[in-house]
Amino acid sequence: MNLNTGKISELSKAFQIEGNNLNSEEISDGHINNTYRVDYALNDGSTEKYLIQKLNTNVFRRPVELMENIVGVTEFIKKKIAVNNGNVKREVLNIRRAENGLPYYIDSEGGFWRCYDFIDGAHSIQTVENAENFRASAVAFGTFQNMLSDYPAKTLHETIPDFHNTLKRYGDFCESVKSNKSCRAENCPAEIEFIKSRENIYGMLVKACEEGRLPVRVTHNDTKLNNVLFDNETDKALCVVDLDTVMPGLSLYDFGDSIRFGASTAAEDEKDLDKVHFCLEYFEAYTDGFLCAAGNSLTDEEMKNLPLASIMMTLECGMRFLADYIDGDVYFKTDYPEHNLVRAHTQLKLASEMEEQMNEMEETVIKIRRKYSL
Ligand code: ADP
Ligand code: GN1
Ligand code: MG
Repeated sequence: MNLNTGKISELSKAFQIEGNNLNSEEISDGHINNTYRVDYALNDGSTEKYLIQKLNTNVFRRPVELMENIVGVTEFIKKKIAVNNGNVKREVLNIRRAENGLPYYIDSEGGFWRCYDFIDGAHSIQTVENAENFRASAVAFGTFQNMLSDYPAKTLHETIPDFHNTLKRYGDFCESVKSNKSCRAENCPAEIEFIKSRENIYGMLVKACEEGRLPVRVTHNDTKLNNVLFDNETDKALCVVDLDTVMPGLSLYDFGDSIRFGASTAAEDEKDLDKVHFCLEYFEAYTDGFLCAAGNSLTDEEMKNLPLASIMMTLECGMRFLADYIDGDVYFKTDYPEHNLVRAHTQLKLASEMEEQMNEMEETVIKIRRKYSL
């Protein structure tokens, strides 16, 4: 649903936007927030565009802290981009402050809003079109992680505690199945069994982290392809967006989450499972880009676990979609009643093909490590 004119004028005033509102359009790429592009005509005849978002406070319970993270992270990245002679207006999100100086506005109904400059002349990609643009997204996320390698991690708030704690996610999944709030568990016994039969896997990364075998870093934690903007002219990856979950995590989460979304021959919600396959060529392209950009700072243990992380993040996402289906679609936005189930199906199909191709994934990682002498 688009914004009504009353809301637009309220938000324009709140974010001190001058000019006449021309139009607005909902951007429905994401599963969480409500996102709008809002265009204005200025007196000098030019047009200005803003990206206004209503934060999902059911998902993000502490939005003020979340915005504190985003202010800190974007300012930090901006300095690095400037040092490298990059474009600070297009390569990082720019927050527009409200009239009271705060980086958000709370409306009379308690709605939590924020405003970014709209990055024009760029687009996001929903399904990988070729190995090249997937590789480019890997360089973008790898570079993003590198830029934050010396960010004071202790100052970051955990916007969603245990976000990628797969073991905890599995516990939550079992709870959903048990309480079966929407009486939908009976529609998906095979899918539930698929997830339950892999319960010995879910603690592997969490345990390695607890034992100090994997380092905690500042990570993005939601590295799906449509959270990168590509330049329309050069087709190069331009800017990493959706910074709501930037917080301490494992580099493997970022890698694995990209693979589960992008190393697929079909969309995340493709209904025809015959079209959904794990694509080793895309896995190779992403691994190449990620190790090229961030490989020097990764440990041997991290690199060895890239294939396992891909399976882990795919299973984790699959169980989250399935749990939400069983809960009655309370978390992810859905377009139709079976949407979360359809999404879960693609993730489970991808996970099982990844399991079958574990050796090939490992060989690919070894090949690329050799290429970059890592
Ligand atoms: P969600 O958390 O719901 O996924 P996002 O922050 O990812 O929301 O925003 C949704 C989409 O809006 C993104 O996938 C991207 O295509 C687009 N987008 C986000 N920020 C900007 C921006 N500043 N300029 C242009 N497009 C943007
Ligand atoms: C959500 O916000 P968006 O659409 O980029 C979700 C991710 C999931 C993803 C599945 C905060 O990402 O964790 O992996 O959907 N974000 C949150 O597509 O839960
Ligand atoms: Mg997003």
